[in-house]
Amino acid sequence: MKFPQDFVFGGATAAYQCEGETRTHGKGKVAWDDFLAAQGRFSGDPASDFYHQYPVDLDLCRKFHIKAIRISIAWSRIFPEGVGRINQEGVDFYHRVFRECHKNGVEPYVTLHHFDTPDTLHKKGDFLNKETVEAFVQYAKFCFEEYKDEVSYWFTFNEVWPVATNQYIEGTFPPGIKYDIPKAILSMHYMMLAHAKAVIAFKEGHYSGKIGVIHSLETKYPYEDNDADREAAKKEDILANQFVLDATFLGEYTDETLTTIKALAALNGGSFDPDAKDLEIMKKAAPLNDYLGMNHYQSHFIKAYDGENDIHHNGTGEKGTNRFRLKGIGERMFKEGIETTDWDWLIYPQGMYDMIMRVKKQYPMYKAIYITENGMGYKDTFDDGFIDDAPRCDYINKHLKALKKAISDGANVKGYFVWSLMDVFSWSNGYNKRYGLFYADFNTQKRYPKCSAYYYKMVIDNRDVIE
Ligand code: BGP
Repeated sequence: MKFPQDFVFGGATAAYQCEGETRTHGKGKVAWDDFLAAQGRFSGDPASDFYHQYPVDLDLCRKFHIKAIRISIAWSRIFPEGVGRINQEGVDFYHRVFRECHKNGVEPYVTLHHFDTPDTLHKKGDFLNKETVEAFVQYAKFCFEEYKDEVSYWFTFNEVWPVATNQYIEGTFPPGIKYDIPKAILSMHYMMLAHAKAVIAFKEGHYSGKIGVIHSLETKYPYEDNDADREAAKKEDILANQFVLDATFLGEYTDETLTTIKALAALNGGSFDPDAKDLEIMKKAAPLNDYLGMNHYQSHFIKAYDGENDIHHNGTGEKGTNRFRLKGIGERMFKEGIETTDWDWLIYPQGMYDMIMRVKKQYPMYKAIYITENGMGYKDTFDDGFIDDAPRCDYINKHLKALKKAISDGANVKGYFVWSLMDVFSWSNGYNKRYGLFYADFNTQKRYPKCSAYYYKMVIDNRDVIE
């Protein structure tokens, strides 16, 4: 079996990670601007200067036969204060980008929210505040109408669980709060409500395109084959995966999901009582999703854990420094025989296969899946324009093999996007954690194809992996 002719091979980006020009051209502030400045490690400028380099990047897509790109719109480039006043310069910028995409035969797959709520709304609680839900829906409606002739593939949110956990449990995203599980739960629920409202607005607007949401779905396995570890893996799965999958496909939470979520909220001094009216809206939207975007990088092996919360994020690439232990849930373990990246992400393609098949089985109403991100963070070496990133080629090849197997076992997967198209800025790791098919020299902003770009072109041309 080869990948079908209509299978989409793309490259992924996100506004804040590639555009640069974070405080110019009328763009409103996002929480990241101050958060990163306070950390003093790195900033979202210049990133990969996509704001100016997009013709170069799209020309590279064309040359390397990459026919799709994931782009996100920076909400605060369009609504600098989140709502109300429109910044025409920002609106025009995305028209130029989309036109350039089509000129190069590259289909844009557009995300409305990729970690960058405008600061005005973020300050008021971000998605813990229903005001943000309403503001997001207005922003989404504006984009559907404004770009209806240029965009056919929409995603509301990028990664609902990572937003919640990184903002309120790991503390690596602004506002940098740690171990507040009730806040994480509520923010996921309100993001899913905002997603539902945007999907309904899209369908009621009778736009010809398609719409869905992107979840980061990391497969959770028990560390050892015993009841305690099985329960730990199950709990982490419910919190990180099943909660948002239920919300997406069922528009409500199953008893199993609710029991665990309520117990976790209570254990952490909170509660979770979703409003019945909100659930009605989510239920109405659930069958309207055209596809699921699945970001998949790694899996976790979980051991039962009863100690205190203890998380250390490896944001420097010092292998072996990561710790993730959550009270009453579990501890993520390294596992003998399973390789990791320098940032301690477990390389386990079987996890991608298992997650796709799980969605197919547990949510048979899903219509299609796109792998919207997969790729390997790596400390690339630049040798006079030559970048040998063999481990990345190997990583992508292994995951594409797993994907092929899922397709041949009946899963409807329509496309795959490498994270990232070119090197971009990494939120909590900065500029030395590179993912691109194209090397970005962040000083000159010149691009250089890595070995993986040539490898990917071969896959696209052959519509097959290296066996
Ligand atoms: C996903 C995000 C991307 C990207 C990627 C790699 O969660 O959607 O924006 O950053 O992960 O993550 P990192 O940059 O932390 O290595």
